[in-house]
Amino acid sequence: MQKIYQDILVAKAQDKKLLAILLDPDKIEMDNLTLLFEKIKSSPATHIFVGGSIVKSNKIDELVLFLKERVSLPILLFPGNPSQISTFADGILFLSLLSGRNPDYLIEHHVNAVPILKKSNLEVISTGYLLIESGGQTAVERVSQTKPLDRNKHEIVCQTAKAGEFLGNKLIYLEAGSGAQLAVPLEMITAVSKEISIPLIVGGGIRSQEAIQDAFNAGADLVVIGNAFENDSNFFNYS
Ligand code: 1GP
Repeated sequence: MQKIYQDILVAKAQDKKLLAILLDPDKIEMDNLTLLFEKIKSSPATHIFVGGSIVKSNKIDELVLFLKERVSLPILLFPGNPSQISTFADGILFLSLLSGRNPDYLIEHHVNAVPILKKSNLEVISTGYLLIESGGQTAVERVSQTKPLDRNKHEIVCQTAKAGEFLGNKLIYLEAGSGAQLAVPLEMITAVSKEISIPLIVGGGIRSQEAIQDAFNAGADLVVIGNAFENDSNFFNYS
């Protein structure tokens, strides 16, 4: 039973918007975790994503275990490769980088992850991951050695997202990249959300409450906030 995914579907059906805080274990100060968790608890977050392009797995376990004891939100892994899987999390976004043509990120890492996933109770949520050009090179682009999709070519982005849905992905994730100069264009979010029937995640370069709301209004079902919260844990206190 895919509980986390079912809840996302129910939220979408009820037009209830979801918000994930992305925590990169390498950027988190482990000494400050207690304060961080208090901030997460008082934020409007509905999910916690844990991961990053380059993360050491022992820090992921440590962070996830801390989170599990203190926060009741679902904890989803957002891994760059199989070494970043913590079996202590609740689920994993099983990301296939559909915007690129690097077989490692399309299928190879997934094959290698299976022995770990089979021994875990992680809810595996297949996710079509589309990197969108955002004004400069991002870590995803560098690490995956793939080119992002042109931010002005909505048609190919819509086609790629739909292909992801036809392939059986349960979510589509439009990613501008962590710390992106430019977030995913709102018109692109609208176009893709109209094209697909599965839930749409949008993240990368979203730095204000207004930008979150704009992404929701454009058609995002779940928005991801990374740097803005990591750099200022009072981010959600501003209105
Ligand atoms: C999640 O990588 C993003 O999709 C997070 O990006 O750190 O720019 O919020 P930011």
